[in-house]
Amino acid sequence: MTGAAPASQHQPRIFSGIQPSGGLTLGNYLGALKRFVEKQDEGIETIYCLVDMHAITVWQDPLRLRHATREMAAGFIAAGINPERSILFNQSQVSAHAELAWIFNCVARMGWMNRMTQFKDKAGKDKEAASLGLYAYPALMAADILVYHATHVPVGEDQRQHLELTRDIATKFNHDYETDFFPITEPVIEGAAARVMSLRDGTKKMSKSDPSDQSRINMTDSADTIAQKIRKAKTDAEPLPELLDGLKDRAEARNLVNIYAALDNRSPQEVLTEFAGQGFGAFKPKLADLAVASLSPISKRMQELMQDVAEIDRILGRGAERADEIATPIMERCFDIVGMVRARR
Ligand code: AQP
Repeated sequence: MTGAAPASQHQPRIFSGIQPSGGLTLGNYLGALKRFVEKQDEGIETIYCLVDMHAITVWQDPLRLRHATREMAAGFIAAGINPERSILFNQSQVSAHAELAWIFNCVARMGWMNRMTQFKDKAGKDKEAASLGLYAYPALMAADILVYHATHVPVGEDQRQHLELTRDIATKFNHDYETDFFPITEPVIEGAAARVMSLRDGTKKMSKSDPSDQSRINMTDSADTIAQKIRKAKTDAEPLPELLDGLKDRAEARNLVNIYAALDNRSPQEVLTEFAGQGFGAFKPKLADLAVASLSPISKRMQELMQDVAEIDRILGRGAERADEIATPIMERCFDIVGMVRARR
């Protein structure tokens, strides 16, 4: 038994994904996509996946799913993902994800899955009516990552628990099969916007499936809509404090400061230093201008890219081929380790 392999024993490789369960939000952009673009320039192989199999763990209208997948691919490219440098594809097109997910369903324990807070949040009160896929979601997510032997996964704060489960699954697999085959992946959760909150309720995260469109900024919102949503965002009557400590019990105010900081590549403290003593009447228009200046060029480019859907499908197809080249030999070795006979045809 060699025990668990630290990620450092494996070639560094970054993997992450976003569900095409709706349009990209400012939360997805700041917590994930903007950082995916930064990682692309760090000289490590980057694999980015539109996780359509995750999306169908809750009902998706087929026409909308197809549109959202292509639009999200356009959003990735418009935000700066270069499909020549990074591998960009949709999950369902690389069958190794589903194959490894099944093996991980047999490695993960019911007790571990029962502790997953995202399942509890998404299933709500009627757990009996939730899909089996929603329950098994974290095992598929572990497969997404480990089928590429990814060592680092940039995500928002909400995915921390799933990343810990990924590490648990890799550790148990390695232990049970007396191997160091799977890396123990490092979550990369960083920056002021690791958890962007709803514009209507500072205790809830901004989410693409929130029933209230006013709760989020969509990447496809017009400049007017962005400005109007920020103007109407819930805040309080106090001016902005000088120090971060002064935002401790002001969730909505903290959220807007964090969004400003992330959009402007500054720290929240630097933003406070500039705006201390000013109220939201002065701060919100500045934030709206910054958000429009950051997001409008991306949304304009997305619209242009969506004029040529065949080209988007071609990019996704090429990405799937490249992903498959990495995943297939890893999956073959995994089947061998588990004891599955390689049949001759
Ligand atoms: N509000 C957020 N703040 C920071 N990061 C966020 N992410 C999502 N929301 C925020 C990050 O975006 C990546 C992709 O997330 P996902 O689409 O796979 O699933 P999610 O986290 O469940 O996102 P949503 O928008 O809430 O989707 P729905 O509504 O379909 O469930 C992840 O890295 C996530 O951390």
